[in-house]
Amino acid sequence: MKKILVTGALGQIGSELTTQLRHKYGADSVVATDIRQGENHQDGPFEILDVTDAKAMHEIAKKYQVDTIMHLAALLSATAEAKPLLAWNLNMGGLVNALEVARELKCQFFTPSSIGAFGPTTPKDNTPQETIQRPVTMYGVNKVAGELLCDYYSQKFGVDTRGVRFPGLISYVTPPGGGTTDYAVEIYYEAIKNKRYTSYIEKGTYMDMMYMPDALNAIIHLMEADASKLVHRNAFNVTAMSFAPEEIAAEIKKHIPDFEMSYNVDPIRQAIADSWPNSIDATAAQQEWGFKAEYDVAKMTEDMLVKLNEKLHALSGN
Ligand code: AKB
Repeated sequence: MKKILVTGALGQIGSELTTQLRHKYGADSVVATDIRQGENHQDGPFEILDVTDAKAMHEIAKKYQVDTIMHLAALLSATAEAKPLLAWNLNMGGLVNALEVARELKCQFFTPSSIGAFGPTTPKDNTPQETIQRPVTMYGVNKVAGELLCDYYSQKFGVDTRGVRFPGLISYVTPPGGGTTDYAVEIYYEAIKNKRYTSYIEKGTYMDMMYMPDALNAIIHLMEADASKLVHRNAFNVTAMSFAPEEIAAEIKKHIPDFEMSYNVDPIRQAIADSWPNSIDATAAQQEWGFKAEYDVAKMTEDMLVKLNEKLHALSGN
């Protein structure tokens, strides 16, 4: 990875990944792109890019002579369910455009899949790497099609495509938007600000999660992995923890004893969560490229509360 193009660089993963890549490979080596102008990433090249515009993507990649594409621009599950046609056009159109640029310019390629690529008929516990994938959401349809498309570009055109199935990602830097697992980020903000949180996900609903530093390390680790050791290449299951809302609440209560949690379940996001696994098996990622997560729910909560407190204090000027 000498020159990297990142799409969706102002999004939840993109914001932190761009910073980390610039730190590791040099600010000029990472071309950040997003559909909107933001305040971040002014320390290196930034371009406005609508990923559905194939020509613009090609021109930017060519202008900077990139050799790696990290394609992150996408709608998350709840937004995709509310706007299925937009999700199809953006998630699939953007992906095929990015893969075409990778094919034409011979770039290495990364894009994330998700636990959303599984469905209600998938085994729910310790979900295997290879198993039934019949998702019932537009996001899931996009993710399964995306996994297959990446495999196709690898087999047919020799593009070095790589990817992981991310669980819900938790971070204090950039909030997610439109996901089903977003509650696990919102809860920290509300715990600090108001000492209470109303969960839209029902008690007892388990989903896989991961703290952002582990997610960023996983991406870089996989991209740097020896290709000859990769059997799967795309869509590796990765996870760090699995918990239900009451368990993360109990963890927060250890630090903020008067924190209170209540429930007002959103049927749409609950139905999506119910169709996803309780916990997935990451053995293939561990064996093929040494994936390892450092943060469990206790360690993550400790770090999240400290860092988020600092951030919210800095923002309020106190
Ligand atoms: C979402 O909730 O849509 C995402 C995901 C698990 O892919 N965080």
